[in-house]
Amino acid sequence: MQNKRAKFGRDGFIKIDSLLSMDEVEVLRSIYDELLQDRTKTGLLRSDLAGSGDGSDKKVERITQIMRPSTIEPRLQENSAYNMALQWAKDLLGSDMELDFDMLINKAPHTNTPTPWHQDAAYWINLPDKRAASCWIALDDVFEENGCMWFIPKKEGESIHPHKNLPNGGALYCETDTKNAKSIPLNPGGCTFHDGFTLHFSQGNTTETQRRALILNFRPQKMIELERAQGVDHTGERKSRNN
Ligand SMILES: O=C(O)CCC(=O)C(=O)O
Repeated sequence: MQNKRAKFGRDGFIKIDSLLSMDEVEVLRSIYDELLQDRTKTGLLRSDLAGSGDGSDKKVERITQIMRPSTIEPRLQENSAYNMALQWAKDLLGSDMELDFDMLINKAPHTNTPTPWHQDAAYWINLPDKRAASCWIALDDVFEENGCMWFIPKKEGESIHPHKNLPNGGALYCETDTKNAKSIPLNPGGCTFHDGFTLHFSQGNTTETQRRALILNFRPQKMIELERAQGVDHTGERKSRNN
């Protein structure tokens, strides 16, 4: 654990080979697929990180993002993923860490659309306590060709780069030197943790199967309260709030 904590503090990310058993992964997969198919239930919580397209064929989602899925599907929170990841977040960053929000990000087969380089803190309001940990849980085998995560080890005092939106309300992105970038393949049930300042990216999915990830984001309880007091509940518009 001490090694993981030190590496998380230094590089801004760590890999955990096995967070969940295959039984727990199977339960999550089945809830996940139900949500992906249910466009009514997921409604405004759902969008395409690649942008909403040119209006000609809005049904083809390339990178489906569903925010706060456990608010519409409480069975998710019964899965030990939430407790296991929370325990890791507390071990990495302190006992006051709590779940701020969860999200699903799916890359459909043959959509070949990268998630561009960005830092999560660019999406967030500027909070006095910057501690945060995102747990990215693989529900499929993930590797470069279907969109595993890539990270650039953090530089000391890394600040937030200027970010812009991809066209049509898509993901935030920034310019960065990628020579030190590392890909992190995972088995189903494996995960990574990264902090809000760590640059990350994933390639498009060029394979025949989907690439499903469940992402749990933790920060200090007091900062969650500050966010909520300002109306930030991670269901709203995707925009740069912290440059
Ligand atoms: O799943 C992806 O492709 C990107 C995930 C991501 O950017 C994140 O979890 O912060």
